[in-house]
Amino acid sequence: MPMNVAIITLFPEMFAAITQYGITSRALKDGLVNLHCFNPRDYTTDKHQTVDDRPYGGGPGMVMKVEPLKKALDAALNWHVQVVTDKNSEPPTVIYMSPQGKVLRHSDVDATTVQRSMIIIAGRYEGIDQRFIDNYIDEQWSIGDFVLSGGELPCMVMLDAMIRKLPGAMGASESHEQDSFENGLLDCPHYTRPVSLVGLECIEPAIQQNNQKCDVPSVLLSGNHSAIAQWRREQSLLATANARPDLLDGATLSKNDQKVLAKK
Ligand code: 9D3
Repeated sequence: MPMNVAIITLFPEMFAAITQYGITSRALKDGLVNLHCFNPRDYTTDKHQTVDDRPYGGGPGMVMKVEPLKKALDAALNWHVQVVTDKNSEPPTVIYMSPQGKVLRHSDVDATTVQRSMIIIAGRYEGIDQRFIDNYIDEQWSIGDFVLSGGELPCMVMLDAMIRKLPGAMGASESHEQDSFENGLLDCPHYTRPVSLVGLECIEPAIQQNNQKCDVPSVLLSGNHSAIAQWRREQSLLATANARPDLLDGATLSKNDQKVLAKK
């Protein structure tokens, strides 16, 4: 059974960003995930296909109306009944992408991916009528403390993070077992050919004179796999201590890890 996700959005075309490109596109093609968009505008009955209205109490901006959202939600629930063949499965989790939601972390992605059936609402304008949230929404998620223009990009961000974790979504060469955050730390630096930037026409002389920034660290060329693993772990720890010291509190650190961090 694929992961079944219904999306409620005024801009279904935006979702081409995940349906047409890369790992997420392939996962769809391979039937690991089933996406379907429902546009509240299609469920309006007035001539102007009104989906928003002015806020009670006044103030700037517009609010998404309950009725078109509820009709889109009913259509999404019906779609789930059609596509989910196992009649014993849980009803879909109804998720609202919202600046008022809990900030999504990788551990939340793991937990959410297990719910194989979801309806995700991407809002526009100032948001949706609170009564729709109170009556129909199970979970609210934000992707961080910055202001965007709508919930579609956050929805795609969350879906991308979930879809690439589905069994079979990634080949062996794209394995996510070593992903940054999977072990609670930031990733180590990566290098590929050539082994030196010296003599390359496209690289400035000033950079060519700095061996430190010109050569691949020799340990990576040593063939000594335990030394390489140790170097990578050390680099991960140092990068994390430098950019995200908050992550070290949640990470499992060995005696050796603590020694690395103590002497920096
Ligand atoms: C003036 C108050 N603003 C709320 C913080 C208004 C407002 C800003 C942005 C209302 C809606 C939006 C649109 N953003 C989202 O729908 C959204 C979002 C985001 O802006 N940042 C991080 N995560 C998310 S999830 C959905």
